Amino acid sequence: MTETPTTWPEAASARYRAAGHWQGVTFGARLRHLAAGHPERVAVVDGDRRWTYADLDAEADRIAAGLRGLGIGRGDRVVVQLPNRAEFVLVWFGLQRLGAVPVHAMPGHRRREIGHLVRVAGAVACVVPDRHARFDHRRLMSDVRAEQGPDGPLRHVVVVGDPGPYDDFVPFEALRGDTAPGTGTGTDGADPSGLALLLLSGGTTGLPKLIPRTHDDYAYNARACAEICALDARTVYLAVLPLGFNFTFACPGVLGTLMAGGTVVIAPDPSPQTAFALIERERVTLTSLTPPLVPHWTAEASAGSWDLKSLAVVQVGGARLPEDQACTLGPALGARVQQVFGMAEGLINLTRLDDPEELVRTTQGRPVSTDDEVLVVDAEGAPVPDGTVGELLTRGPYTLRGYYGARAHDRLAFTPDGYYRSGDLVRRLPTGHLVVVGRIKDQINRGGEKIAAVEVEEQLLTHPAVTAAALVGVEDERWGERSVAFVVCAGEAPGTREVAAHLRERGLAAYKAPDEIVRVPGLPLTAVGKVDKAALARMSRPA
Ligand code: J2J
Repeated sequence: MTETPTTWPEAASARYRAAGHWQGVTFGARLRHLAAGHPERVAVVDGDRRWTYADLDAEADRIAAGLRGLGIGRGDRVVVQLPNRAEFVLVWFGLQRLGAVPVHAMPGHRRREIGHLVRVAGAVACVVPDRHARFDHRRLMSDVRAEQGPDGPLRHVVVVGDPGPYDDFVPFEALRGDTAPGTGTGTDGADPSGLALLLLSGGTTGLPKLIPRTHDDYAYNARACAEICALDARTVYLAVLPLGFNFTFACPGVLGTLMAGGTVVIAPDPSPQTAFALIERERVTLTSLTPPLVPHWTAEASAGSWDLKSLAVVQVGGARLPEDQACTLGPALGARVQQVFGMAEGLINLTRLDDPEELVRTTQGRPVSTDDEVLVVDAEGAPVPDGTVGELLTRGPYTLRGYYGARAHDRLAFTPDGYYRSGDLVRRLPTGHLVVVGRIKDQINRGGEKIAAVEVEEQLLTHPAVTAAALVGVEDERWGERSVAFVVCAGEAPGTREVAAHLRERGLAAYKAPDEIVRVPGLPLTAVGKVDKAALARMSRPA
């Protein structure tokens, strides 16, 4: 077991409970309650498959029983790496019904990321698809297990689909086999103020950190967003981005929609053609995008003959949305745009549905809770006046107070009075709206996908030709930022394809491979002897 993460001080917890933010209900119990209230309403749609709330509840019981049969129990961590299919939601609630803890992985994660997640979370099981996007996840799991050795925490691999030649992998279908539905108690025995799930941080260090989220705080996160987006039983949410992404799952996303009694429709891919067909068919009212999708959606909506009338709100977040795109997206879709500036660590900012157009186009929203505390500070940690750029610090009813099993890192990532140092540079307007202008963390935001520079640099150094490396983000029309690796080489410099193959070989997710390699005779240094990344970024022209 890892050490328990630092949590909210008792006085703050009491305040959040008294305010009604924290309701003392686990997700397992919540689903039972929703199913009792409106059993026949449709909760989840995936292609031709539909689950009512009663179905989802019964499914959670079955999966919980199957997992229990494997010896998995309350508090156990289970890595869930599933693509956008209903099984993600079914497994998630099955784990909650058991009081076990899903660890959200992304479909693109590979041996290095999954192995790391398993180790840090101490995960006893992983749930994966057989194949997805021409990649065999069973082989990945076989490698992860071999790397862990017999003493590793991982005991089970559950495969949605065909387990293939791996005799000891458990088929998902067998897991949810012959248990009588409704026999579970629905009271998972878990502590509502305890760990409900683990999210992966974007990372600024060599090894990404895990973010502990409790039932109380995560449900509040989803509910606060749902209230601002005016969700109700008529809401139909289209999940376009990966379900494991905090944005898609809880801002308000899947959880906010289910808690409001609405319907979640799952898009298997984020193309506008796939999404628009689903919007037409299912009368979708709300969806969420990252900025790189926006031009494609705008173009297809303008060119195609789709009926998108049901769509009321389209959220965009994860990276900065260019103002001109914010202007054209809404009219093209016939929907209201909402900017979302969020983080898996907690704080979510939304523009409001009745905000003036100007604020919707030019800001990234304001905090969803009146109890979110936001400080904008200078390099010395002193608050700056509104309108001045500074680092965003925050604490509140759904922002973590410490990472999972990372005490040493916590001392850097939090102030002594519990504020999370976001590493984002923002400007606050008198209305409380925030404008994200940059960041001081050593991270590249490639269209919403976060890349920790150090993690990639460490791996670049394992290439035999590379003697020094620095990864920087450079302005890019398509991605907002692209990743450029500046390398010092002994012999000939490797090209982007060779480097991508090398990193893939090392087990790194493909999106972390540099978009461009630039050979330099040496890395420029700052006065204090650190690599001068600002100087490197200036050397690279925007594409
Ligand atoms: C600029 N930068 C942004 C925005 C996030 C909702 C939406 C996004 C995330 C997310 C999320 C940005 N403009 N609109 O979890 O629930 C950058 C900031 C931030 C980091 C967090 C959600 N929206 N960012 O992106 O944990 O740098 O969460 O600190 O992946 O993304 O990344 P992540």
